Amino acid sequence: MTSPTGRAPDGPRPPDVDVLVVGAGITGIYQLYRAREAGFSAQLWEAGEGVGGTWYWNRYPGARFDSESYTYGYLFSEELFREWRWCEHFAEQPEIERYLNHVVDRFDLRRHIRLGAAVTAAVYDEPSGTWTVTAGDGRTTSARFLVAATGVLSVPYFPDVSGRQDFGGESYHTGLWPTTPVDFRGKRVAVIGTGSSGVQIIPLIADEAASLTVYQRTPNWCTPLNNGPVTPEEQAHLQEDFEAIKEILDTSPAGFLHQPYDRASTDDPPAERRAFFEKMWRSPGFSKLISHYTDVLFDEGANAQWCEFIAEKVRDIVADPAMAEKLIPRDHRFGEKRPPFVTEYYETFNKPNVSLVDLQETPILGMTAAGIETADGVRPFDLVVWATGFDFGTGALLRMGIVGRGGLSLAEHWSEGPKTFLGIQTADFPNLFFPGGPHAAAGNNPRYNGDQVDFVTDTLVYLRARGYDAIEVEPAAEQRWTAMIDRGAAKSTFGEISYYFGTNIPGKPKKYLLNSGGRPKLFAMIDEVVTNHYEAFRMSRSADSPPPPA
Ligand code: N01
Repeated sequence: MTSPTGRAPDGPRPPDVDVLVVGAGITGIYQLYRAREAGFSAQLWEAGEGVGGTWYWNRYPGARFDSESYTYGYLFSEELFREWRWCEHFAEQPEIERYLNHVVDRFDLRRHIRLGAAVTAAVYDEPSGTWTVTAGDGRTTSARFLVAATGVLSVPYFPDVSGRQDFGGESYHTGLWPTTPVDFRGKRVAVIGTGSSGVQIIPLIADEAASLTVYQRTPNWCTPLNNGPVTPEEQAHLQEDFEAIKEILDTSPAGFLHQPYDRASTDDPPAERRAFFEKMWRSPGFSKLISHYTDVLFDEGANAQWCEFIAEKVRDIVADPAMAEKLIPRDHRFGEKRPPFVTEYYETFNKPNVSLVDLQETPILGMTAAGIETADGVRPFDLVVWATGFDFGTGALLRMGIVGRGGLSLAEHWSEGPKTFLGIQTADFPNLFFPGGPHAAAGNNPRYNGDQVDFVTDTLVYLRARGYDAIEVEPAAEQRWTAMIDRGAAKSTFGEISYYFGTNIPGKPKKYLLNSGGRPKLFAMIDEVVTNHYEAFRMSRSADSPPPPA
């Protein structure tokens, strides 16, 4: 494969590859596929020893989708969609990992993937218009274009608890789960954190451990996932409806099949409203946000009624009234944080081997060799699970040693929060793209991230056709998009209490990290870019590049 610029054989040394993708998650695998399909030489470097990204690292018991499996998988190949029969509506991690490995082999991508290659430095060389990328093992390569598909939830966060390193038992983070099985049987286990990961793993540990102690700082509004097997009839329906399903998923604002409801809570009398809340409680996953009453996320009264309905459910399920009250949130409304969806979560607290420590009453003071110390004393444990979240959005990009034009590091450029255009490029970092990074929309991630990968690939094709080999967003375009993101923060249903503002990481700038304009805003802006012949970007030929084809 020739370089995109078609350099003469005796010209300056071309980069090792046209496109280097970093990260073998769902976005990176798709980017590798698209780049190769478009005729670029491409490689992918991945830190892990297997592909899957989030679905490789988060292999803790109970980890599963909360988007419907067939809406999360790839849609670029009808054959792939038809031949992969998901077992459950919300697949568990092992099935997801098998699927992503299948895709890699099915499209012959594995030989272009280097595992165990954590990028530690990526430096742009302006004269040649290339990136030099180095991995932890010292290996280096050069690439014309660098696509960091490193994900938003890929840097696990461990709180700075004094004595954490002194703990003598086993210790695991949900986001760095080992590939060898963890045995909970007969052990005294603690789980710290009750976000989406904590509430998934807690019921599974309770089934096995001698005792489970849950350390909860803030309860969440948890509602049932309502998972189940995909029946033969549903499989047949999926097979028949590929075109229709793809059409909905390619265009829906949040990338789901769930359809918005057309009634407000005030349109229904109390009895019907209650029946509708019950229907929502029994509905699958994110339909509780998308197909709910139109006012439930926006009107305080409607939201409070739905929250009270959930609180009643918790009181019904949890036998100990004092424990039930501790499991009911008081500090935020439904949808102010990303809500977790659960299977038998509240029921777990009825088990005799499960106890709850409310960290608002007794905060963690530190850890000792034996266990966790609070104002109540030290509780001894054999195993501690940290379900304490991630450095969302910018975590991975800021740890890759990215240095752009003139020695400017990405960490300096983003010292007050990320600045991007389309959540894809940032000024002064030519030929760097980061689909699936900060300033993407909340929703079904593969859909939005896939749109971004499609745009990146189309852009590379556009450049090649015109003989350009460097592209960089204009600062004005970056400023416009970033200002739109900042304004969106005020309109967002998410509050500053959410990690979407970076507030879970001490010292991180408090900046909204999502595009609340969602897919419609992304589509509109991409249309504008294409219509205006990429005027939001500066394109050039590198100094040592031969003249473009006549
Ligand atoms: O992380 P989180 P997560 N002492 O940040 C607590 C996706 N996901 O890994 O709320 C004690 O939500 C913290 O307490 P508080 C999904 O997008 C998807 O669970 O800050 N506790 C909180 O309870 C999700 O939103 C699935 O008071 C401390 C918890 O740790 C995202 O990943 C499954 C603490 C962190 O919760 C992150 O979820 C799993 C401290 N010092 C994850 N510091 C699916 O179902 C933090 N905590 C697809």
